[in-house]
Amino acid sequence: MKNSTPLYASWRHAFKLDPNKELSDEALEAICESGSDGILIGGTDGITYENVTELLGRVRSYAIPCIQEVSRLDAVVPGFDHYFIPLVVNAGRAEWLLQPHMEAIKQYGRLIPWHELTVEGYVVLNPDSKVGRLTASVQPNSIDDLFVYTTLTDRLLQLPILYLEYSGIYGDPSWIEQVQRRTTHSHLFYGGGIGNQEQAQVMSERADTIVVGNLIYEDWRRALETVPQQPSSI
Ligand code: 1GP
Repeated sequence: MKNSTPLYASWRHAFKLDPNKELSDEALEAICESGSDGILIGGTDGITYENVTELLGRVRSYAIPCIQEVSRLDAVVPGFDHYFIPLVVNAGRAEWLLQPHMEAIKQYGRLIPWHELTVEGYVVLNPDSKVGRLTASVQPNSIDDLFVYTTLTDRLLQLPILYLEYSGIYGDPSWIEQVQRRTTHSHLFYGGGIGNQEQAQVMSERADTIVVGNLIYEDWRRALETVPQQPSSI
């Protein structure tokens, strides 16, 4: 498994599905058949083994790859293509930094399939989001403040993924662009507030992968428009 190309390396677009939210079969089918590169399943509130299992089962009717973004140890479900393990690098509470990860190793260390996991260096940039409140994320006041977290992730820790998480609000494209220019090692994910095709395009030019979440639940037909169009083969 060493040195193999990670599943997400070629992803330009992903949808994030929340097991704690309702989605009709029609919408789920459209999302899974949209041409997006992958599905992430994750969330902050109300995530259970049961609702993750149910949603994975529904997504498995389609060919699209599916990754679990793990937020609770008791809701890790076997059968995903891969697992993302967030590490909130700007968490204001020490217990949200590495404590859950150490607890997981203590409980399940020998059973963890390490080659199926990738750590995401998460910089939480909406303090009012659920994850922002839960982790008491420390907000950068300037681009130089932001570089501290992104450089920590990209250079010092050399994490495979740097995830700029604006969850619920649309970030400043000039900040994303500046982070992109300085990122040398990590695969750059952007997520937050993408509400239409234009906003998706702007962030696609500045990040390796964009993630669309809330819009699926607000207006799934519009969410489909955020998927980049494949050039016609004819
Ligand atoms: C959330 O980054 C994702 O974890 C996507 O954000 O829900 O705001 O689209 P939105």
